[in-house]
Amino acid sequence: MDRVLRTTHTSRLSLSQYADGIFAGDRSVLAKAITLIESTHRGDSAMAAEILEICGDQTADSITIGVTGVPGAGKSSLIDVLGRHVITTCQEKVAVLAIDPSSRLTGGSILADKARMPFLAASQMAFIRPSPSGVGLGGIGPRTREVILICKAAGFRTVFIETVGIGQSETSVRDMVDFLLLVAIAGAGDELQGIKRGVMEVADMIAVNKADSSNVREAEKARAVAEIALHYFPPSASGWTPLACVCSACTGLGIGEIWSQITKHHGMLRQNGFLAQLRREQGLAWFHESIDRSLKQMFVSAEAVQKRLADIEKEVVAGQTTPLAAARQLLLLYDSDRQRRAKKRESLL
Ligand SMILES: Nc1nc2c(ncn2[C@@H]2O[C@H](COP(=O)(O)OP(=O)(O)OP(=O)(O)O)[C@@H](O)[C@H]2O)c(=O)[nH]1
Ligand SMILES: [Mg+2]
Repeated sequence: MDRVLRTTHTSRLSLSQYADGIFAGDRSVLAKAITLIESTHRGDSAMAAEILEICGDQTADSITIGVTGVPGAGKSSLIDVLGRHVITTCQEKVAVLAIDPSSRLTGGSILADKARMPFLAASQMAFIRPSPSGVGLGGIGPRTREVILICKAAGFRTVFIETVGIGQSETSVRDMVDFLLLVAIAGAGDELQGIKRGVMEVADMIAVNKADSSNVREAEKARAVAEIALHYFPPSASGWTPLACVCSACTGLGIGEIWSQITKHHGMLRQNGFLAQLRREQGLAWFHESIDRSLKQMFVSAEAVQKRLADIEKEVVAGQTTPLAAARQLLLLYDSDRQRRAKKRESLL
């Protein structure tokens, strides 16, 4: 029997409406399901868990590609042309998720992201979804893994994940994707300066973008620098040798090459068993993340914590207490509240 959750939100569907819509590849249902999964409303979590359960793990023949790089390097523009390549040459549907750890996502930048992906924004074969950082009270992280899973269930087997800003996001994205593409640009002399060594070390390919008009030679130089840098890193456990290329989202230069490297990498990892191992490791990381998130959710939604959290945050900011003492105080408060509730329940039995 269909169950409709009564929440404060509008436009919630029944479980079978969500499931049928997702499996039919209905993008509007997919968008609603993602909203539900990203919701921090307590009433939504049971339905979200059921949807995810039904979607199962459709990872077998899917590819997830992380795209990272300095702001303005051309990540969105490249995803647009790569996505077009996938749609037109492979007749495969493409999903694009943007992760924003810095809460940059406002209505304006969502529109900006879509404006940078004109082909995909207009294509019936594509689905673009910005994923907000979700950092609210207590900082529950984004549900990117879950969103990837339901995109795959909806038949979007090629999933691009654009990370915004260089920093923490691309190392966590490395944990979720099969292939990590680092988009670089030729700068004024210090080509890859803005890119932390750590990011280069985990990238499967470096694409020096904007290799067009008067910038071709600079881009080629930056590619050579990147290639030399790549030689200094230890070989990856998968047996893949990362490489650097030049490309242009404007002229289409290098796009076919990037896609063929992505599929080559996928084929190789599939054949040598590393893809299966990667998925197992990703599953384990997901398991731990899920526990972390659930515990934190329980903690921040506990009444005793909610009552005290805002004040204690202010005390930390004002230097009236140390962060460690404040955290300990809140955890003790949570624990004693939980024990009190348990005793009350026992006495009622
Ligand atoms: N000449 C040239 N310009 C490009 C190319 N790719 C992107 N651009 C331009 O570079 C600017 C930034 O492009 P985006 O695709 O938004 O870059 P991004 O890395 O996604 O930017 P953020 O998401 O803001 O970090 C835009 O003005 C693009 O038109 C390219 O290959 N050649
Ligand atoms: Mg972008």
